[in-house]
Amino acid sequence: MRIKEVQIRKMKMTMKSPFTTSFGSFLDKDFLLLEVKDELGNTGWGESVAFSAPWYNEETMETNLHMIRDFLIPLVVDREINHPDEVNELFKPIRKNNMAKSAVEGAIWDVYAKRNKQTLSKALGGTKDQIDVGISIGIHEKTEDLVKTVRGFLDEGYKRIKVKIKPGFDVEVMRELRKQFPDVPLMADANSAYRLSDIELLKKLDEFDLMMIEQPLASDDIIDHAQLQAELTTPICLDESIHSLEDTRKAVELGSAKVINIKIGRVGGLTEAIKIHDYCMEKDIPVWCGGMLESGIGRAHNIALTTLPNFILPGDTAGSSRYWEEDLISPEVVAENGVITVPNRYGIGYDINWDAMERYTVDRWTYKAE
Ligand code: OSB
Ligand code: MG
Repeated sequence: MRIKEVQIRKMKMTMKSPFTTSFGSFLDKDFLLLEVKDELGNTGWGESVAFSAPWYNEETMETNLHMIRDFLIPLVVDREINHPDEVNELFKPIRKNNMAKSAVEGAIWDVYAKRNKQTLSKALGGTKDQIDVGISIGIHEKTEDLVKTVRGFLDEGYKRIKVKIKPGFDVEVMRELRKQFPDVPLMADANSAYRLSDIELLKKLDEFDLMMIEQPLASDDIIDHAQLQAELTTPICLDESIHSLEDTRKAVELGSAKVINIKIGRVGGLTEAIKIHDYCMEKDIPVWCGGMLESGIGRAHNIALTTLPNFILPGDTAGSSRYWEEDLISPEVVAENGVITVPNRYGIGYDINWDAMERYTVDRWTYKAE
């Protein structure tokens, strides 16, 4: 297979409602999409999950644009690529910039699956035709509003509730949620808002029988997390700290986490995500697929990945309508009673909603093989 053309689109979308984490609030979503074309005219799509500011990690939409244009596209255009795993190898000399790498690699996985007349799920080694999904809910100033929001999503059927916490919005919020929803699978995501010195406060969360607490400590830490996990009964799940199979191995060996959140962008693409999945399966560490408030393109990649067998816990890949008035794909992603049916068409399995695609595109660049 040869990639003959790559188009980058800068997108601007607005979410239905603001989403607040311990590190900031999102309403407008600026991001990049990639469309690659092979020598036979097949096309594949990828999404960069980098945000416009470096809050979640060090990457941004603009650093991704720079990396993709100046370093990554030249490595793949007009080169003979037999399998997308080779892209992971081709990108190795470039350090980090995982979300930029993942956008390119994801588009190549999609085109690879299409030319082989396979679903992306099948190409990745997926085995499920339906996936269970949960929902991630941002910080609400008033706990009574949060309770209402949670109830609404439970009524829609989502299989587990994740809420964001930060200092001042933690123990009492979780106490109230547990009181209102005694049997619901419930978890909390701190997005690195605490330090090991907060251990007494974090131990209080053990009372609420949470499925896990996600990334309580620093975004680059696995040492303090191991110490914290030794003191907590609630399993720790790592998100921000995991960028590769190697990071996963070290965290598991140290005992820093009992669950891993796999985000395709954060780990540099689907090939690395599968390696992490396989390693965790061997070590009896359950994984789930995280989300980055993606459009339907990134969402479709998340769905395909989640069909692998060790994605045992419901992920954050909610339906399109949770985020967008109108998504970029057709049909949109629908979560019915907390279950998404995996599409059976080739590649990512969804068509482009071209009308929405053009409307939300604010800039574009095309690179062609000579
Ligand atoms: O930590 O998982 C996270 C959103 C933005 C940045 C980081 C995170 C999140 C979410 C929402 O939790 C996931 C989603 O619904 O896509
Ligand atoms: Mg998280």
